[in-house]
Amino acid sequence: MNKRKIVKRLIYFGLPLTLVVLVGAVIVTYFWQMRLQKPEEINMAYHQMTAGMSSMINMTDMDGKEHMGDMEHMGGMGNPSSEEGAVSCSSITTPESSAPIRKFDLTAARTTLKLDNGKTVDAWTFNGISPGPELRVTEGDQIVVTLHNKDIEDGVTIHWHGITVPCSQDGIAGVTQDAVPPGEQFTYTFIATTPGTYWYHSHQMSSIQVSKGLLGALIIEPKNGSESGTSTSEATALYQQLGSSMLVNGSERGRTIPAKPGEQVRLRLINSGNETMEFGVDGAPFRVLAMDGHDLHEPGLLERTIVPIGAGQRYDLLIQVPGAGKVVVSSPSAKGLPITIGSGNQP
Ligand SMILES: [Cu+2]
Repeated sequence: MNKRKIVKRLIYFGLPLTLVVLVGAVIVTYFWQMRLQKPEEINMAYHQMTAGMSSMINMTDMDGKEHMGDMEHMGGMGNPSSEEGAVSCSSITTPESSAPIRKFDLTAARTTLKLDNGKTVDAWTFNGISPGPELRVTEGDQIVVTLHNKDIEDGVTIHWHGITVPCSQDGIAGVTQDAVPPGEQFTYTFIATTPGTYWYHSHQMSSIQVSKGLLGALIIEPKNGSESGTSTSEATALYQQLGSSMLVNGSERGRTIPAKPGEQVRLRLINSGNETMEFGVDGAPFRVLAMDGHDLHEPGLLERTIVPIGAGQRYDLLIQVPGAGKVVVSSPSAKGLPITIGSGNQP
């Protein structure tokens, strides 16, 4: 074979082969990563807490499926190890307190929901609705929530997304507690320490149970009047994927917030889904007052700025309704679900 032939063969066979191997390697690596992040169902209803390390891995896996890299879930990291000197998660509870008590009951049940576009959906709900009731408390309150499981076979828990609570109250099935089986109940007690926008959801096979409807908003109002950036009114917009439907506050039609010209509206946006949602605000400049329950320091006025809200994240926007015209907050990830503030002309 002469040199030219060898070069030709290399070009005709060698190059495509190298390309195929490279592309193959990329695809294999991608799916391997996906596999690591998205385990199949983990039914941890009767999983016993054994080794701290395995619990940590399980926790990461479960949450990796729902909202990856969310450090807020690390709040519940317990060390249920049998090593000497180790403290069990179940022993870390809320200390006795004289704080005002706010009691709630949440019952998880299979429900047929009728959406506002006429569609019916088989959902799993808290108190018959999805999202479940908005829990609204004041900073410093002692929240006492009794979770009842009516008929969710795999069991349920409630995780308080973004709120720092004692280990035993964190609601991570198989890590901080066993899932609550049908017919049973569990009471969560914790102090609402930091004002802000939060949400709660079942953390037993959470990616399935959240998309079935087991979630709701939790708002902690500041003790001494308004939060930073004084707003005159406020509203919550919780976006969720319920089966194949995208909803805001349970609606398939968006929502309208009545507001007068000049009014300052605090809009609490919650993305309970698996993917980042990008929001735009049309009709007025705005400020980002808080992210994930943390106030921003002297937030500047923004205009024509996209607000990317990651999976599980919350953004509190402050929007001043203009003298004439309304403000529309919308996301391409939630087409047909705009938040309209005020009643003037379209922006
Ligand atoms: Cu969460």
